[in-house]
Amino acid sequence: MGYAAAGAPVVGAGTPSLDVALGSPVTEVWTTGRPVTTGGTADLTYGHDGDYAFLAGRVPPSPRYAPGVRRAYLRAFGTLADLGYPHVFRIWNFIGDINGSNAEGLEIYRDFCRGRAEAFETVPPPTGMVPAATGVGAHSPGIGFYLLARREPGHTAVENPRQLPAYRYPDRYGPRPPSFARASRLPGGPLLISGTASILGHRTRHARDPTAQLRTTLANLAVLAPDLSALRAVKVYVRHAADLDEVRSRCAAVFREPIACFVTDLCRSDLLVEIEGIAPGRA
Ligand code: 3EB
Repeated sequence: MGYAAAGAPVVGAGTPSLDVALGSPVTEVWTTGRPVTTGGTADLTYGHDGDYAFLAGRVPPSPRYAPGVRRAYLRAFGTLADLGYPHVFRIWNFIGDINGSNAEGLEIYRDFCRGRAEAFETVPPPTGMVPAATGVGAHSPGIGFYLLARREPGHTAVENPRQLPAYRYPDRYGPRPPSFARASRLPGGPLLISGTASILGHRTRHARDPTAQLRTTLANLAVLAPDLSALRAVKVYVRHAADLDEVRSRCAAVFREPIACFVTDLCRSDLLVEIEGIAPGRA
């Protein structure tokens, strides 16, 4: 996963990969100790090791995203089902012009949510649990996404008592609610925490105050992962470059480094910071 400039999902040097435009020289690498079988088509790429699958895809720039998102997600789920990895537990979505409007005047994030909800409605997750997710802006048009799936069932969706489940948000946030869980627990293993922001119930808190948003976000995360210093693979998304230094230094005091920080738009225009990470298993 490259975060510099956008590119097509491809297998290169035996590794399936996707580049998304977040203007950062960060590369994210998912590794396994077992041999990986790779493959793909023009618009998706994947690799799998017998237990886990990684898959990445893109939705091209469109006047309405819902049909393309629905199609791309259904192709992804169909491919994973054919390969034998039907249990999707974590998805990342990078959405160009996320707060802009589509050809019908609907916010592109809400348009994306519509297509995603339709995909999950058409092919419900086999155990009924939606995956954990991240949904943030990207610096070029179109949508890049990647996901992790398992061959076996057994992961569980985790919600946050401080937040309404996103799939139950009221329709003031768009025609279809966001289909994701706050976190995904692997059996006996780690907790993969979704992008988390300054939302209590369904409402954004501290709309114009990045420091207070960060405080609320950390409190939301701490309910899922009481020891924040143990979080790994922490990624921090900040809307305004002017807030980056302060957010980064406060995060460095809370999390163990390295922390990857990105300046990009977020899915509600009043959100200024969003954080994801992985809490180690209790095993
Ligand atoms: C929120 O809690 C903030 O649409 O996949 C965080 C993580 C957010 C994932 C998504 C959106 C998504 O609603 C935004």
